[in-house]
This record gives sequence, C-alpha cells and structure tokens, in this order.
Amino acid sequence: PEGSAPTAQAVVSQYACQRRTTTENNNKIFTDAFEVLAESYEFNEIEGPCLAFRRAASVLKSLSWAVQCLEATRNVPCLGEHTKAVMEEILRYGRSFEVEKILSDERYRTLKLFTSVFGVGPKTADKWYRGGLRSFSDVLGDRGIRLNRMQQSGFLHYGDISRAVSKAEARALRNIIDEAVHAITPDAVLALTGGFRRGKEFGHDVDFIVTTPELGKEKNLLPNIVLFSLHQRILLYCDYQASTFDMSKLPSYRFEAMDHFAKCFLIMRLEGSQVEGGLHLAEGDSRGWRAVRVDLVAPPMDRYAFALLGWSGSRQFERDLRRFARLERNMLLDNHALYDKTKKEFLAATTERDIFAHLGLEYIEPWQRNA
Ligand code: DCP
Ligand code: MG
Repeated sequence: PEGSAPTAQAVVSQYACQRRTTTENNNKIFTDAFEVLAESYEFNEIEGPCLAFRRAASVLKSLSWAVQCLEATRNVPCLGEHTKAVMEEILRYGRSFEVEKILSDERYRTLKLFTSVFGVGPKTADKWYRGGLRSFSDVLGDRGIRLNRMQQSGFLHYGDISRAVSKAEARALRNIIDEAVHAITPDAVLALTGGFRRGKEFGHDVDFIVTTPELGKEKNLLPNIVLFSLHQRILLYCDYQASTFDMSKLPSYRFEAMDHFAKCFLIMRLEGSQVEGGLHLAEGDSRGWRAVRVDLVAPPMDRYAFALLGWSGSRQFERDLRRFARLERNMLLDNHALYDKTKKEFLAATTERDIFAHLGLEYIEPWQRNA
C-alpha cells in the first residue's frame, strides 16, 4: 500500500543504518533509473556521482510513500541537483531521457552484457570492449579470448546463473549444506545470510556463514564441505580461498576491502526433487536440475557477529554502517572487528545487537536492511 507524504514530515537520516528499509519499494520508477545512472558512472570510473545516485536510490527505498512531487522531498536527504533533475523528468514525462540514452549506448549495453557473466568484472568487460568485442559469440568465437576457469564456468552455466534463485531454492540449498556441515562437524553453526536473510524473494546467489564453537576448528570446514559435495557430485565449480585473517594485523587492514576469512565461491547442482514447489526454470524448461551460485564464508567464532553483519547487506547498508562509525563515532568497522580510535581498543561482540549498541544505533532487523 502506498502511503502519502506525511504533512508534518519526520526528518530522514542520511545514513541507511538509521533508516528501516523493507523489500517494499514505493519509488521503483526513480530507483531503477538511478541504478542505471550509477552503473554508467561506475563503468566510466566516475566515483562521486555513482555513489550519489546509489545513496539517492537507497534513501527513496526507505520511504513509506511514493514521491509524487519534488516539494514533498523537502526533508529527504541525499537528493542533489542532478538527482532532482532526473526525478523531475520522470515525474513530468514518466521516463528519463538521460537514462534512455544510456540504455541505448553501445558501450553501456556491451559492458552490462559482459559483466553479467560470472567471473567477468568491469575491467575485463572494458578490455574486451576496447578489443572490439560486442557479443558472446565475439568472445567465444574462433578469434576469441582466453578465458580463466571461473569465466569458462560462467559461460557454461550462463543460462542458469543469470536466472534468479528463488526462496524455495535457497531453502533447499540450506538443507543440503546443513546436511554436509553436520556430517562433518555435528556442532557446526550454519546461517543463511545475504539477500535471503533480508527476506528477499529472489537473489542472484545464496550466501552462507559456517563456523564451529571451538576456535580454530573452522579451518577444516570449507575444505571438508567441498570434499563432501564433490563426493555427492553436486559441485559444478569451486574456488576455495583459504583464510588470510590475522587479528594482530587489525586495524591496519584497509577497512572496507573484501574480508580475509576463508571462503568458497561455488556453482552447485540443485535437483528439482529437493525443492518444494519445483525449480525456478524458464517456461518450457523441463530439466530436472539447475545450477546455482553459492558463497560460503567461514570466520572464526569470535568474529561471527561481525561477519554475519557484514555479509547480510545490503551493500548500501554496509557502506553507511562503516561511514557512520567513522564519521559519527570515530570508530572503524569491517567484517572482522570494530575498533574505537578514541579509546584505541577493539570492542567485543557476540551478536549483531552488540555491534549496534557499541555504535549507539537502534537495532535494525535484517529485513529492514534492504537499503
Ligand atoms: N558484500 C559487501 N560488499 C561486497 C560484497 C558483498 O558488503 N563487495 C556483502 C553485502 C551483501 C552480501 O555481502 O549483501 C552478499 O553479497 P551479494 O552480492 O550476494 O548480495 P545480496 O545477497 O545482498 O544480493 P543478491 O540477491 O544479488 O545475491
Ligand atoms: Mg547474495
């Protein structure tokens, strides 16, 4: 249900971690447009405007009402000149000409296509584009490109992986991994994280955190899960990255970079018989299985709360948690730890609530973090 702009408007925080954002988006016409603009700036490595449009999209997602005129956004932060001009266009004409121009731009379209392949980032996509490649057949053709193992799997399973994963499929994978984990380590802890933990109906992958109550024992978890899955013949691709985490190096790691925990980027084979209501396949596709992207992270138990908070997302929620910690609390937060720069000490946490409390923030439930 669309609420209307409250007459006496509450001021909306500029930080996503001080807003509650469910999966219900009342301003999709604007946020979809902003995402295209942000992505276009990202492809051109123009960071400022890219972030500005992501922030604007995030703040509009948190509103319980649909913006119907610009005057109603008086108390809404993060909307700059450019952003408002795009909104004005959409309000007046139902679409943005700037966005339409990007959507028909050859470079944007090609980079969008190439980056939709697992293992192909913006740098590689741009390199291929500059080399004159425009389509998958250009990449895969006889004059084609040398692909790494990840990209080869990305093309091999392209149809399945580019198709959204349903909640029922995520649950089925949870059961499969749960079985593997507990066959290996009966007291292991498994948590669903990422978008599905935030209550999303569909995702591009399924994210899990696994650990063991006994410190150090988590080291064998991922290699054993991989072996178990290989044995079950459900592993279509596996990239295992051992832990490079070292508490004594904190907080000197560049905060905000990818975390140092052991992780696996997998493609798993999911059988239709394991999914309640069946697989989420294209109309007319009657195969009994599909490929699904799965990420597993294995932090040591004393880092569990930080890893869970960091992997639950959304990306914008995470960015703003860190920005809030740094700018408002003089603290450094990442997926490993929370460091108080004033007191020069690490703040311990066993739950996400502990971390919010250290930051002096009201607790935000996972399903309210869809910023
Ligand atoms: N994450 C992050 N920064 C990154 C990568 C991940 O903060 N560079 C965190 C936030 C994400 C979570 O990890 O929410 C999982 O990453 P995904 O890319 O799987 O994102 P989601 O699960 O949120 O969405 P999707 O439905 O696309 O999988
Ligand atoms: Mg995910």
